[in-house]
Amino acid sequence: MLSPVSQPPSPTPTRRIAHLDMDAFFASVELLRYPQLKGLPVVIGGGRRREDDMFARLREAYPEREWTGAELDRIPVEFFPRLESYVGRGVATTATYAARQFGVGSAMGLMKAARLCPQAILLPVDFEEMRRISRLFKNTIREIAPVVEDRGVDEVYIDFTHVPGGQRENGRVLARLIQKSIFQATGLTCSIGVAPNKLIAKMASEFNKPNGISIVQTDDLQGLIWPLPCRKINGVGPKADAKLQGHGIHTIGELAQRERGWLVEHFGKSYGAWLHEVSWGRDDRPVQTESEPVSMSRETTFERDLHAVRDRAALGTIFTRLCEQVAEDLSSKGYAGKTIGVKLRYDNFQIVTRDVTLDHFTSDAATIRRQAGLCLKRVDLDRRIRLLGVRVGKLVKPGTEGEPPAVYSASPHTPTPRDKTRHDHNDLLFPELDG
Ligand code: DCP
Ligand code: MG
Repeated sequence: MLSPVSQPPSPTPTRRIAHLDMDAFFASVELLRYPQLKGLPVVIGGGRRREDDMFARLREAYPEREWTGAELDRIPVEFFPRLESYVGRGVATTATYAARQFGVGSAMGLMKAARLCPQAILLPVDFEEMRRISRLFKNTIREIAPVVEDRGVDEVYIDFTHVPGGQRENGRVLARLIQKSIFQATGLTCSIGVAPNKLIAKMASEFNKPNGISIVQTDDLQGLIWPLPCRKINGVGPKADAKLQGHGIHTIGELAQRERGWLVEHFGKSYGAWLHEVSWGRDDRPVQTESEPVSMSRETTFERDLHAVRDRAALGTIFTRLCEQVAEDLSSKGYAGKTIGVKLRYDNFQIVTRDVTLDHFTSDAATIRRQAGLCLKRVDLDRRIRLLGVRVGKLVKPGTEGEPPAVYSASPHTPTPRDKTRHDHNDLLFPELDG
């Protein structure tokens, strides 16, 4: 009856969070189509036209060939459009590592890029293809490690903590497997940082780019993180960085040496406290698999500014349509919300919002319309309006959050005395509200 071996209690595994970022993503996707460009400086940006020119020249030179699909890899390199003759206002979305050696990079004007590297090949972005490859590499990761947070077209966070093998060599083994699988599925390389949290993992994925893996442990903070400039913190933008520099704080280590209170005093209660935490490498945000929306909204900017009285019919129609669209969005995703609000932008660009919180959840268009209409009565409608929006917040997924089933019933709203007295003229806009 006695069990021969008593199992020691299994320790809580250390949190191992990976950040994965594809290498020169838009450019690498183009190189799959045109492998003859491998190793050459290639810049992605601008419009379709120059590539069209290339095909026109090709058809002229080789009238017997199709130059589509499988033949793309046989286009001679000299036919590709070059950056040198570029004139225009386009910007580079990215560049191959060969082009980066000349100083060309994301967000740079193409004319500047042309001065730095005139011989670079210029190709347009094929957004549809980028999205297809993006889905493909993310699905590949999910088959290996299911807890994946989507962070845009070419990056994700992955929670390795509970994945079998996720702790081996502190995550390196799993990172290698993911790199290999992505390469097999797409032909593309990526870089991965594995660390105790998202904050550090994000920095670590840049350490060994391209096609690299870097592992950062808690006690690497001083050696690997503190020497980095503050700008490497995801959340420290150019403005905050300039202000930090103004105080003589250039590196994360220098940031960590400031008192929390000093940071709060100079950068505000929440940002200051956050700066302190991140400089000490602390971050306990979970990897969120599917971002649950906080609210859903629809808004529209009018072709010309509208007036509540003079354009009453047009505004009323648009307003009803917005409410119906939000209701459709909620229903199609299975949500219901409790807070209903409106947003207006006046002709002077001032924005006002008003909302009301109900005692029940709803996704019913008529209820949203009625409550949003009451919110509108609480704003100044004498000014012309540029934009109108409707928002439903405090969302739940009925049935998954333990909400009572009565959530969809629409209870009649009793306007507060303030609704009635303050902006009675607003009834002109939504006369049916009084009915
Ligand atoms: N992108 C863009 N405009 C920018 C920056 C990026 O359109 N200003 C696009 C093109 C990039 C993709 O997003 O290929 C991913 O951005 P990254 O910052 O990850 O850059 P890359 O993947 O190109 O290069 P790296 O190897 O440095 O990650
Ligand atoms: Mg990238």
